[in-house]
Amino acid sequence: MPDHPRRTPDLARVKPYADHLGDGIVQLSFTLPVPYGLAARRAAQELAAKMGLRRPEVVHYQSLTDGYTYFVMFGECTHSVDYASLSEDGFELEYMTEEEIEAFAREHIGRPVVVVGASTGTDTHSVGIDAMLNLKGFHGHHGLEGYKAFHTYNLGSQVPNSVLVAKAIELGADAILVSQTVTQQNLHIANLTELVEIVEAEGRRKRLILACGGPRVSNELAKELGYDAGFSKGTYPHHVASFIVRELAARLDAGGAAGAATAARMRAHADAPGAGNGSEPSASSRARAADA
Ligand code: B12
Repeated sequence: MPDHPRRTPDLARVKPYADHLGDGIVQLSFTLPVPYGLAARRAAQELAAKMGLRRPEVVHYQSLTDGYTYFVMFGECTHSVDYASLSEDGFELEYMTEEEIEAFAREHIGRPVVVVGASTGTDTHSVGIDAMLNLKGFHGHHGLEGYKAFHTYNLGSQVPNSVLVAKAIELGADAILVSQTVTQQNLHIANLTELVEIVEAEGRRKRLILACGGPRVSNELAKELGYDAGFSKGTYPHHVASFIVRELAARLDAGGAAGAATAARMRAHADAPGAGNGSEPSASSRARAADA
């Protein structure tokens, strides 16, 4: 037994933790377009203080190239967040294991779920979509290609939105998965928005489940842009697979007694401008929604 029992965090006022609960200490890194030197160091400290960090410290800095200096800083964050209210706000999705997903799909869908995915627009980063769709998957978790429940088509990277949507229509897809990595000048926003617009113009929005992902994509952003769900860092294939089979089952079940209310709510959300569907978790294994 430890000498000092662990303190219980106040979930209505959560702060970053480093040495002890509530110390608020964070680490951040950035680059300034100034030459390496003491003035650069002072500039970084001043900037971190303006960001609201108390007692900012430079723990590492180095010249990147002529006129550019990279910093790693520590400091105390003075703010807190109300986690207690957030965690009850529909953020939590329940994920199933691969076996549970197979069983769920057999019971509730009864045919292969057709999924088409790509990294779209000019974005050449394919590792994220490959991690979700390809057999080798991610960190020892099969991609959807390895499931009996799915028929997958990975179109690769730099795929125009129009080509992805056309392929989804040709294959009678149930879901489109989009990956976006480059966020410079909000390229991902424009690109993700264009895909939704094309799907809507084709009259397929209700039929197709739309999910997107990438390091700077959140569930909230995705829903704002008209997607059903968004996934970020730390996503495993079974996360998005859980979402797809549940969502599809609910849509198929829309006329059935159990699914009617859920599906109606989902449709209402999907048809609202800029909104997406909620998911109705009920599986045995729980995990936190990516970036939620
Ligand atoms: C590998 C890499 C490349 C490779 C890509 C090879 C390939 N085949 O993908 C190459 C060398 C080609 C490359 C090129 C470029 N890159 Co690059 N690249 C990276 C790097 C090092 C790793 C990215 C990666 O593979 N991560 C691993 C995967 C598994 O993580 P992930 O994509 O986040 O995916 C996870 C989740 O986000 C989620 N997910 C992702 N997509 C989806 C989709 C769905 C549907 C779901 C459910 C989940 C999901 O699940 C995944 C698993 O958990 C990052 C830096 C870094 N360390 O992150 C830079 C980085 C992404 N690249 C960057 C840049 C700028 C570029 C270039 C523009 C550089 C240039 N000036 O030419 C070009 C891109 C040109 C273009 N037209 O797109 C920047 C992006 C900055 C920004 N935010 O815009 C980064 C962050 C580097 C940096 N710090 O500047 N790059």
